[in-house]
Amino acid sequence: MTPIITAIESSPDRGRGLARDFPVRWAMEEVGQPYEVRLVSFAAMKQPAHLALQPFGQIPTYEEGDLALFESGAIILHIAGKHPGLLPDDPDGRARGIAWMFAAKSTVEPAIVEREAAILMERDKDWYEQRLPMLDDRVRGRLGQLSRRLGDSDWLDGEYSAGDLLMINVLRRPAGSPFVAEFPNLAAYVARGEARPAFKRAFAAQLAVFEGSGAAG
Ligand code: GTB
Repeated sequence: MTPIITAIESSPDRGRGLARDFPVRWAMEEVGQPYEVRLVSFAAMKQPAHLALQPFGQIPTYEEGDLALFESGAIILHIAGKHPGLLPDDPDGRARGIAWMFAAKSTVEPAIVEREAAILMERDKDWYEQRLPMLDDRVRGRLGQLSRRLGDSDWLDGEYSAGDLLMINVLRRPAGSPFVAEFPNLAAYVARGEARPAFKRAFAAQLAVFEGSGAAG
């Protein structure tokens, strides 16, 4: 059966592929599997039917027969476990790919999200101007560490993996983009991800929703 994912029916990112259904779409495209999309409104996300799938009232969710999953990272790990193309076959390489997935979501993303939240919600606070440079330094520090590790490699650990997919997705967030540009190897890494045919297909699919021409993957 074809898995169904949820996405926001009117995404605030205006089709830029920044909402969290995007990495799931990208993963499905990488493994060459079809998927369907159910669009939900912000109001519907807080209703019992959606909360039964996603206890925090968010997208994405992933339904496949009797299995219902939430959390984009967990969904992508599931997809990578079912289909070749997102994690290496050898157990050690696989474990390292998974470590990079966690690094993207729990080490790099939080610094960027914290800066994003401050810009969105704390601009009017009298301490905002003092706090922002500290948040900038945190993002810059994490990206500097990532840049040093990536060096002149194409991907984080040998072949492209779900770790790269999630890391590139994190680096595309607007609150991190100015700092990514300070590290040419990271900017090239993001561009390499965006050049992948699977990325382009996923991007076109979510843009079509924003432009009102379709929900199917
Ligand atoms: N940890 C969860 C996961 O990875 O699946 C986080 C999911 C999440 O944050 N989902 C957001 C949501 O449902 C949509 S993507 N929010 C509703 C709510 O929490 O009530 C968030 C998003 C949208 C747009 C941009 N943007 O424009 O840059 C960035 C992120």
